[in-house]
Amino acid sequence: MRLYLINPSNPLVSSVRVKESRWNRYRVWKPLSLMVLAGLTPPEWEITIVDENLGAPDYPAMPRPDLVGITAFTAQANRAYEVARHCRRLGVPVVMGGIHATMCLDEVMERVDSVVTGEAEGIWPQVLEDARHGRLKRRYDGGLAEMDNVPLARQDLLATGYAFGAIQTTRGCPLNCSFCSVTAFNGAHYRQRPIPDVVREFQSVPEKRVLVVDDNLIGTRPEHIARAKDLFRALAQAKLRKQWIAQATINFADDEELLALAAKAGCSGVYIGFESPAPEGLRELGKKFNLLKGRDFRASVRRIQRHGILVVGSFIIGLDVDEPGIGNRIAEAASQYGVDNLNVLFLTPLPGTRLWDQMKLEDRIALDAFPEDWSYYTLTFPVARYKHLTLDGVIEEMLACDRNFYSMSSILRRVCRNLWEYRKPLITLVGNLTYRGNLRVNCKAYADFKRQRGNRTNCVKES
Ligand code: B12
Ligand code: SF4
Repeated sequence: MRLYLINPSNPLVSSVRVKESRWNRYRVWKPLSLMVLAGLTPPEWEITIVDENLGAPDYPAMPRPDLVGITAFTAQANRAYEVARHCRRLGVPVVMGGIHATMCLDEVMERVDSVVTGEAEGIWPQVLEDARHGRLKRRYDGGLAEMDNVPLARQDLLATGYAFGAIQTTRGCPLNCSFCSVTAFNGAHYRQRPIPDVVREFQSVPEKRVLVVDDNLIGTRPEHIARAKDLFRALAQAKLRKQWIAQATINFADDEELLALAAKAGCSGVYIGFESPAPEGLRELGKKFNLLKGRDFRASVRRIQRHGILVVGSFIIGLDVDEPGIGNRIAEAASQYGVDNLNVLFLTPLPGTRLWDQMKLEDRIALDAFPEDWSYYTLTFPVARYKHLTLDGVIEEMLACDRNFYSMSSILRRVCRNLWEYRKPLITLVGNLTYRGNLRVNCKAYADFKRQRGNRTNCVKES
């Protein structure tokens, strides 16, 4: 039995535009969901993982499979349907799963043979068994998996040449920020994989650099932090000689022992969601963690960096509290906090989030010709109507922010500071140049966007 597992590409995602900016090759990541599915697949299936981010293959030239499984985030849905249409035309049954299939079940059911909602661990073997006997059901639900049922991801099935490997150690988040799909999809309960499984999987990752995809590697409660410390101790003890980057909340900075253990275990960078420079913005997003009284972001960032760990700060533009000037305000806040890299995204109502419900109610979802418009739900296009910013205004704010933070003089200042502090000047330089290189790419993308979709994104209230 032959199984193709497909990760559809979205040409609008800058990370796959390697041709337009060669630095983007550092941002093509392994599709972990498919490696996990492969790990759950019994040996009688011959598996091929197709990652279209590396280039779409010539499907007709490939041997005909018995089953196709497609994964998709919302931004990939449109291409997922194209691939599904092509396969079904050839008479090959198509199963789709992942976050978009879970959040937009009816839409997906119309376009594939079978949909798997939720996490796959508890249900995928059943789906395959049914497919083998030609009795696929229209819908399966995997619910939330037990973390000791998460198999070793099949790291061996993907081509080499990725800049980063991928691994997951926890799922779920209790914080339920308004714009984020994680609590709705993976649940509020923070679930942790057994540490020996994580160590074994780390050992199987061929790449020297690894992305730990957890939404919050250290969790929120003392017992989560204790587990993170145990994990770091185990990773250090295993002498993996790998460097990894992860996502965490700013409370990562609050525990010196945690930082020291993370660095010893190979942590070289952390992605932190600051989201807004304004406390009212944080309140609007429900990002309670960043509102801790007396929190000094600059000191927190410094504490992390002192352990040789780079900090990437993430912010969102287009909040109801954001007024003209927000772009420069974000850039200045990020510089003041001292982050090594800045990633700013447009506020985007993703299906299944609290923000989606609110914007729908207020008729502020501007790009709603689905499924075609999903391609713009990359968080890098303004798909909603923003309260105090017009379409041109919100784009200008984004560009002002990037031009400010990624000016050549600012980049040099950051790189020199890293050099001075014996940190990682080269990585900072590559990271900063990647974003800077995308400025030109983004300008063109915004111009195309305005030409194709601009008439539908008028603001709610003129600034
Ligand atoms: C790592 C990651 C990335 C990596 C992607 C790596 C990759 N190629 O997979 C990078 C950094 C590139 C990335 C980019 C983006 N991401 Co992202 N990302 C994540 C993150 C943190 C982890 C995903 C992951 O690997 N999980 C581990 C695997 C094992 O879990 P899983 O994917 O859910 O798969 C399980 C089930 O869903 C199911 N399943 C999945 N696929 C299939 C298929 C079949 C056939 C079946 C049966 C089951 C099944 O089974 C799996 C095992 O249980 C998630 C948050 C999260 N917790 O999911 C956000 C998340 C998926 N990303 C999100 C977004 C918005 C994006 C971007 C659009 C924007 C951005 N700038 O970040 C881009 C789009 C990329 C694109 N190609 O279109 C949103 C998606 C929301 C949505 N509705 O789509 C999430 C949920 C974060 C959030 N804050 O809401 N992302
Ligand atoms: S943004 Fe981060 S902290 Fe907030 S709900 Fe999502 S994963 Fe949790």
